[in-house]
Amino acid sequence: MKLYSFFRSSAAYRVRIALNLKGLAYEYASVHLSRGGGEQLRPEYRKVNPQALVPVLQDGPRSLNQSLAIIEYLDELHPEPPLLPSTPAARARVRAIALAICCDMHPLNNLRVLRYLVHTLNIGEEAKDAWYRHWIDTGLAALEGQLASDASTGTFCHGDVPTMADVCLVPQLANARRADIPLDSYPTLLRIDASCRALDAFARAAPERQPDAD
Ligand SMILES: N[C@@H](CCC(=O)N[C@@H](CS)C(=O)NCC(=O)O)C(=O)O
Repeated sequence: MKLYSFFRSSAAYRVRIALNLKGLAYEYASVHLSRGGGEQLRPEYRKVNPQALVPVLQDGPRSLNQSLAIIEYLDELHPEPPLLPSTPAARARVRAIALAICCDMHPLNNLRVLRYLVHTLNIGEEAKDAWYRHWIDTGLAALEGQLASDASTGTFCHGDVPTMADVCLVPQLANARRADIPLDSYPTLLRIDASCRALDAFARAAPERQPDAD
């Protein structure tokens, strides 16, 4: 398998964690999102992913995009260890946490959105940073409330084994730290994040451990 990735991409980070949890080897293909105006925008990469986003996973003849779709594909083909729990209600809970991050938080602060705010709408760096912090805080506060008050939360987001929810949470917190956003108000998220990052599969997927890290 070949993963088109960028060390700082949190969407690619999710897939790296999932691949590691499954014990699957892969070739790392770096797509630098800022060098030369962004390698993701080049015609040759648009042939790999017309959305011009990472990650993409190539598995033999198949080329897959969208991190959650890739993670569920891996989970179906390689069921051990499972990244989704066994009951419909528990699976819905895990997917809801993952979607709250991947659909309601991450896209608002994606590189192309931030570039549009600054370069097309001319909102200025300070306002852009306020936008970034606002959507991180809004999302994390809701997740903290949800996870802290639910008995299904355990060592990890759902129970005592990592799931797709944790695979999404850790990269989102890494983004928040990179933007120097204070995280003290989210003790449950920080506790889960620490439990995850103590695992080798999460640690090896971290941005600073990737071959294209600078
Ligand atoms: N929903 C997509 C999001 C992918 C995405 O937004 N990737 C970002 C990096 S985290 C990207 O490639 N950004 C390039 C850009 O904004 O130009 C997924 O989960 O795979």
